[in-house]
Amino acid sequence: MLAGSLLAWADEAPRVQSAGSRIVLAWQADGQPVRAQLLAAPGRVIGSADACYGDSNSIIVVWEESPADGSDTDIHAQKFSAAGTPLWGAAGIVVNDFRGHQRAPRVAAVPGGVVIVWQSDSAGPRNNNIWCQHILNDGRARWATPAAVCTARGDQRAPAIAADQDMGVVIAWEDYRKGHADIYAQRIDADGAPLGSEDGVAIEDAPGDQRNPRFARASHEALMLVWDDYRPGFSAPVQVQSDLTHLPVPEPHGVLVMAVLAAWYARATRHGVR
Ligand SMILES: [Ca+2]
Repeated sequence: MLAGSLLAWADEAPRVQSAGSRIVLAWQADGQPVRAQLLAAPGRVIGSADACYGDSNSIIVVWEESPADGSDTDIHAQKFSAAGTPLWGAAGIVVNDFRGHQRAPRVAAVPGGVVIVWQSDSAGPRNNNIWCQHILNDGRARWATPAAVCTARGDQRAPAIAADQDMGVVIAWEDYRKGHADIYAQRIDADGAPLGSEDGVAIEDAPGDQRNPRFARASHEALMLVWDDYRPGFSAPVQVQSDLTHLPVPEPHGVLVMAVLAAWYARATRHGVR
């Protein structure tokens, strides 16, 4: 097992519970359970959080944090060793504290560190955009500034992220540029450059809302994107799944093409019932 490698997704994901003033973490290191706790500074509130495995059985946790009045929300991160010791200083690092609200952070391990993605309303209300940053194993930002994933008009929110097989990441999100919720995605290379068309490609923009994208691994090779689809004609949202393993693939001539959505299928399921 190559700890911290792209194989890390094969492990059960670290468990993250965030509740107001603290985050409780539980994960496996060398088959042993590890627990750690992260406390908000006095007067600070912790919101949504996510975690992934890092190198040497560490975990990297990311969270949104704000003052008690919620006037400004920023993205923070911390790394814990396999012994549960914080490694990026006592308070962790600030990933992004630009103006406005940075929210809904998600993290994926990549060679040398992690890529953290979030939504930001720094461009104005109802204009959340998607940004990401590569944080190295030692806690330093790899890119001089965060990389823009999507800055299209309207809201882009609720990003999901997964490592691709080429040192980069695939990011998907809810996109409201056409008024209702659609699913868009973009591939970002190891230098923070988008490999797809500007502001991403539409994965599904059918009538009605498509929401809550999240990644799953169908096999070692296939990277599946799943979302909840509220299109007209369905009595309940269905889960739709699409293979994004090769999204988008640079062709030899430099032309970017969408992956063939060969594995596209829909499976009717009652919302919230497994
Ligand atoms: Ca902020």
